[in-house]
Amino acid sequence: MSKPIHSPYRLPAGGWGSARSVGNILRREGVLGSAPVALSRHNKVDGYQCNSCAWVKPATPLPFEYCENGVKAVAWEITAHRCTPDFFSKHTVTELRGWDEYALEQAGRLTHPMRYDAGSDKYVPVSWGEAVDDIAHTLRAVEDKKNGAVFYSSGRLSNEGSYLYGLFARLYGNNNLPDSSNMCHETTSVALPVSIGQGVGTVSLNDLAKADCFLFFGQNPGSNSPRMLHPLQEASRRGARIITYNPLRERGLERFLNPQSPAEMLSGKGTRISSQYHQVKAGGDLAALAGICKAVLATHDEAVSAGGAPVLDLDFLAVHTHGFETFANWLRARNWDELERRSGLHRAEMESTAAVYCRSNKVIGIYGMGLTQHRAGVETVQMLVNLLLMRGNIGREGAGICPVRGHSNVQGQRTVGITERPELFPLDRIARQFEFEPPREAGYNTVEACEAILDGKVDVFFMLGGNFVRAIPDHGRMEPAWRKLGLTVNVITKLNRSALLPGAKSYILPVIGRIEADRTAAGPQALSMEDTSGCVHGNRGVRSPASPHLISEIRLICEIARKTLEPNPRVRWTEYETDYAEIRKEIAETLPEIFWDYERRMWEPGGFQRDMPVNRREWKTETGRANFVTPDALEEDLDMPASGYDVLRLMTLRSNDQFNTTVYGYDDRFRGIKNTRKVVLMNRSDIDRLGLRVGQAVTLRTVAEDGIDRHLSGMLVVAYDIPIGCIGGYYPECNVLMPIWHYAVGSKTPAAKSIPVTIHSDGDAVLEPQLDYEAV
Ligand SMILES: Nc1nc2c(c(=O)[nH]1)N[C@H]1C(S)=C(S)[C@@H](COP(=O)(O)OP(=O)(O)OC[C@H]3O[C@@H](n4cnc5c(=O)[nH]c(N)nc54)[C@H](O)[C@@H]3O)O[C@H]1N2
Ligand SMILES: Nc1nc2c(c(=O)[nH]1)N[C@H]1C(S)=C(S)[C@@H](COP(=O)(O)OP(=O)(O)OC[C@H]3O[C@@H](n4cnc5c(=O)[nH]c(N)nc54)[C@H](O)[C@@H]3O)O[C@H]1N2
Ligand SMILES: [Mo]
Repeated sequence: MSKPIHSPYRLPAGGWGSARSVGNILRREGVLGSAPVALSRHNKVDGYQCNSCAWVKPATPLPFEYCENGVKAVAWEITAHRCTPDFFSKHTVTELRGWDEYALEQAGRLTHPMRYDAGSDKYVPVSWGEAVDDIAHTLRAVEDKKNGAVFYSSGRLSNEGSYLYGLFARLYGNNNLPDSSNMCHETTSVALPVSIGQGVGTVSLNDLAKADCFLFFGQNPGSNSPRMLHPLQEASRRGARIITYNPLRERGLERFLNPQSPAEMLSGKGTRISSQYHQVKAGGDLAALAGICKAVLATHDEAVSAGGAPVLDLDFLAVHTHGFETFANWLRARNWDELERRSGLHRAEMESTAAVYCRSNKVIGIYGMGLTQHRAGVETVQMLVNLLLMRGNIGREGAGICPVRGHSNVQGQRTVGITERPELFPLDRIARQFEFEPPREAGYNTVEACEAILDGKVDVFFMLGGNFVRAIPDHGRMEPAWRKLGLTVNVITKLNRSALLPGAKSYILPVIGRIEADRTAAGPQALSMEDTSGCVHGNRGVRSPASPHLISEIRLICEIARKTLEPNPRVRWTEYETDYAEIRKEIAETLPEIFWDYERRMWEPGGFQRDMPVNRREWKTETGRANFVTPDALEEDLDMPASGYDVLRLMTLRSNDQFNTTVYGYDDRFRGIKNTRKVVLMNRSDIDRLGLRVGQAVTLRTVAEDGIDRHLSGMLVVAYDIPIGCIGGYYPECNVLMPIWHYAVGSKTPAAKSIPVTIHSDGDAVLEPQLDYEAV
């Protein structure tokens, strides 16, 4: 591989860089000729829904309603490369564990069901019938049904598949339904119901088109939801203010050049996105938001005492909210010194945001992993809602709260019953509908599932999509514990590390993807998905499946369920398996308020938006109003040692060339890093202070008092524009550093954006710079 390079990127996001990158990836996957046919159905009514992010799919799509990273995700699925039984016969599992993520997935789409053979340490072909029989038999034999089996899913799974999977787990006897959102927006699902009485965002594309101010906290649209840059570009052009809080200066939040606009491409200039950019300390948002709220309150107090108009929306506060007085008193008691110290910002910065906020009439708060993956994540999200509530910016057009969901159906999956928390799904209704007594005790979320595995309580781990072992924290502890499981089932489309850590028994069960045509005896079948704005869309695959031996996720669930469970005439697995409309009927019976007339409405342009009581200013909270939540403290991270000059706070980040644990390549174009992912982004003064040099190799070591050594060596030091005391590294490589108990209070979302670490030189041998720095 070529030598690692760091060379700052000065061009806008999008633009020619994006166009070039798309061409390269289509060529590499061998689909340059055939991809355009598939892409013409991308995010279209009666086409398929992008399998990359969950960003909103508009009613009137652009002719090319896709982005650079959407194309990468499509090319990744429709690739010409195949990972066949022949491949597995050539490599032992031990050997494959030495490959990196990129190489593993480059092997291509999995073509056959495979069983791990411990004798030869290889995966060998198995028939679907044998695999299903053995899995069902093993599941039935589990003695402790409540603890012994876990049913994980990743947020790509359709509504139909998710509903059946949840039903299967509950008929089996537990709510052990951890999913990727436990590592992601679980913080949102815990924070928002308390604040506003609904666990999903309130904002639609129409609101984005009307807002005059956007507050952007810890989300990186340039890489992770690039189609969002179109409404943001439009907003910036109409004079709306976009204010960003992010420790890093992310390119997509600075400038965007629309690669689909010939005029812009020729001019090469692009549009400025953020009008204010504040490089808050990692985890400093709670203090920063409190500071903005404090400044808004002070502006109000001054205006009123000078006889002017109130700045707060007093009618809204009186009629619709609860807890404002307590919150206001708490704000008045905060001192600016503490707010500045904790946020790493100047008071004037928070005041300048407050000034714009007070002048704006329709404000949207947008956030992502930069808020949710922190110890104080729940309070931080609630503080952003507090700020919006102060001027009535929730429940009216052009305003609201917008958590940007990650996986393309992670939100829908939760809606239709993938949750370990019994209170989030109407168990009484499925009890009546299917005449059984569902388990009422909470199941395991992701962190709890890991703890149960470490405790040896789990026998069977069923992984429906995703790459659990790579996505979770604490690899050094989890990987050996994983090997002790009795059975691991990997329902995946490409080879990943989870499958290379077999338990006593292990299967790889490859399935068709959503871009592929799903045909049953009843004819072509459709699926459905919910985007981040709560709109549900139909999905029809357009390509032939990667291999004739693949089956659908739905058929697999139905077959395993039928063989595992006692027959129940109310649960019609055979009909669900052939006609997915039958599954949608069941979903609509369980959740009629969302899914009435499901079969028709999912094909409406733009999908159908689920009912949002908040947008009628109906608050389904305990107080019947929107709640101001006053935090106990402003402490951003209880696990961070209070003193310790040399302890840095590590944020684990996504590059522009990955989708979660899937690594598309080794370049992070927007951050100017080429040919490597083993970097640590540091402020120059931290580099000097710790006696390090740019380009040298270092070891990161977690600071924790549990006696476990967690470290990662061979990381190259990159001088970067990042706040002092904070460093950045890539996920999933850095997950080995993250203790399993380091999570957000209340939601147990791993605190992946604030890991306390120290840095040590890897010694004289590697003191020579390993990385070229190209100043441009
Ligand atoms: N191409 C691509 N698209 C994706 C994904 C992908 O991996 N690749 N993943 C999908 C998934 S599952 C998800 S959840 C989303 C994730 O999308 P994002 O929510 O954007 O997640 P990250 O890239 O992890 O980090 C978000 C941003 O938070 C900033 N940040 C870190 N710490 C802090 C902090 O303390 N405060 C603030 N204010 N900012 C902070 C980082 O600098 C970064 O810009 O994207 C989805 N879309
Ligand atoms: N340190 C750190 N850790 C993190 C994060 C972080 O920011 N920092 N982010 C967290 C977040 S937000 C998330 S969402 C999780 C992601 O956790 P997961 O969702 O578990 O991981 P992915 O990498 O998205 O899963 C990729 C695998 O999914 C399989 N796959 C792809 N498409 C399909 C399909 O259509 N069907 C099936 N059955 N399988 C398919 C492929 O085999 C591929 O290898 O990671 C979390 N972990
Ligand atoms: Mo996510």
